Amino acid sequence: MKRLEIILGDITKVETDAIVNAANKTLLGGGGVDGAIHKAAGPELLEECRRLNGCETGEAKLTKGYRLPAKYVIHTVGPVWRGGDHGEDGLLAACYRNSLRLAVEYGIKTIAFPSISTGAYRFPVRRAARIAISEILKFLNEDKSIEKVLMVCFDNEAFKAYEEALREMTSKA
Ligand code: AR6
Repeated sequence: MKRLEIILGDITKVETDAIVNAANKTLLGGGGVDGAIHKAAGPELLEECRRLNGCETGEAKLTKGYRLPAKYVIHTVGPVWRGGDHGEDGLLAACYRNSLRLAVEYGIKTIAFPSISTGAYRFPVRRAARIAISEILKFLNEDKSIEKVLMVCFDNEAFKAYEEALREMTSKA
């Protein structure tokens, strides 16, 4: 069984132990995938988020999933794209790494990621895909407790970018 899989779909419907939210520093909700997750989880999610005192870019915090099929939501804050020379690549990699670390800490076996930073935060999707796939593969290589990572793409462009990145990196190995 492949431990990393790319799918096209809506992350709020995915039945993994945890789903990751592409949040902002306030953790108080927003548009895009953040809005969809809060809407599907219900108001208790926002209540718990209010108690977290925000989150720094590249860091991750965990809440329950409430009305979502997933038991947990891992909230991470991706970098806003500012041209690529403001540490964006490293911060995006940190989002994936810190989310996966938190998952391991909570005994999470299956986890789903959205394409962090590539919507409202305007990170170029092909560049983001290479960073995401490389960081996830590196993590899975070192940690054997996570059984499955899903990359949930919301549109075809993202799907193709992540598939291509995965193909590039696994054919090199
Ligand atoms: N399932 C999976 N992916 C989705 C879904 C969904 N239901 N809805 C959107 N996407 P964005 P960012 C994709 O803008 O760039 C929020 O307002 C979307 O097509 O959600 O990290 C936060 O509060 C895109 O590919 O997140 C922050 O202020 C990807 O998710 C800010 O946006 C990420 O797009 C974060 O911006």
